[in-house]
Amino acid sequence: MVMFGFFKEKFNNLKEVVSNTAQNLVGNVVNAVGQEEEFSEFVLDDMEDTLISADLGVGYAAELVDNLRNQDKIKPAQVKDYLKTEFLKTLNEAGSNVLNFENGLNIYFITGVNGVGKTTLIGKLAYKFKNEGKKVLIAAGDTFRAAAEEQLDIWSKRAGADIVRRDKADPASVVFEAIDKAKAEGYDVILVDTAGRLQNKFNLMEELKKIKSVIDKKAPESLRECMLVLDANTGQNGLQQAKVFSEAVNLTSVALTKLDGSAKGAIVLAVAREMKLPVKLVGVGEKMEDLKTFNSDEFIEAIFQ
Ligand SMILES: Nc1nc2c(ncn2[C@@H]2O[C@H](COP(=O)(O)OP(=O)(O)OP(=O)(O)O)[C@@H](O)[C@H]2O)c(=O)[nH]1
Ligand SMILES: [Mg+2]
Repeated sequence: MVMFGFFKEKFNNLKEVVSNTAQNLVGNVVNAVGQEEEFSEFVLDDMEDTLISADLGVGYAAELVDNLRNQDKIKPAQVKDYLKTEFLKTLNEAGSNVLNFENGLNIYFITGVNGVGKTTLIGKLAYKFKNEGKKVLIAAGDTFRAAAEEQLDIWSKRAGADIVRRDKADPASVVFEAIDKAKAEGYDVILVDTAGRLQNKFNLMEELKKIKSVIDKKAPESLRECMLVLDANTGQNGLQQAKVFSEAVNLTSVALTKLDGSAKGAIVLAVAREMKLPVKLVGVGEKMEDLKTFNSDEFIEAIFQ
């Protein structure tokens, strides 16, 4: 069946994409613990260190290890099943992985620190929505960085999407204009690009709040996702970023980029546990097609291959 073939191909690719994460997070724990008879303090310490060095986060690693202390139902030989169950629970508790979409206008507000892959993600998303037959408008809300608008212009042409850009204008006014245009011309999607760096973090957060308040005023019913883009290689720093952005703009989900080759994919689990934010999209390369929708079951199967 065609559908099955597609699924299978995607699944094999995901296994490759997360193979370094799988080794770090699962392989190393099983190697360190699996042969032991009991969960002695020595074994538990070793397990905790291994989980922390896989970028799972200190709190989460401690919790997973504490559950194994003073119990005798789970033996070291079952550590793989134990982690699999716990990880899946964490991901499920963070919410649905399905990208929100409804009939009418859908606005995706894309945020994140500089260089994580926001603009590339917008190019990929524009391409995905265009392939689904949607009418797509990109709002060039990064008017700070030199060449940012040109970069977005190239992506919009590649994807066959339209763009609203106003050289060096106030980003909030660009988004204001994009919403007017989208409503007047019946667009299905607006993708809002934003700056990753301004003069300082305070200014960046103020600017993001201002853009968000334009959406909240003009089209509150259309804001479908307030998404944080995280680079998979930043590991635990990503968590700190998530907290700062979450306070400013009330995030709904995460896109994890550069998962290709990364050994730090455990950040998916750390963000799910600490922030209760689901990962919805994954970037696996620099090309327009290198975007995957994230699925918790598939991810868990791939890292526990
Ligand atoms: N390998 C890989 N590279 C990626 C991925 N996504 C983005 N990149 C690369 O990361 C670099 C930065 O991407 P941008 O999209 O410009 O990042 P940005 O967040 O918009 O950066 P600023 O506009 O400076 O804040 C580029 O060289 C991209 O090609 C990915 O999923 N995998
Ligand atoms: Mg950018």
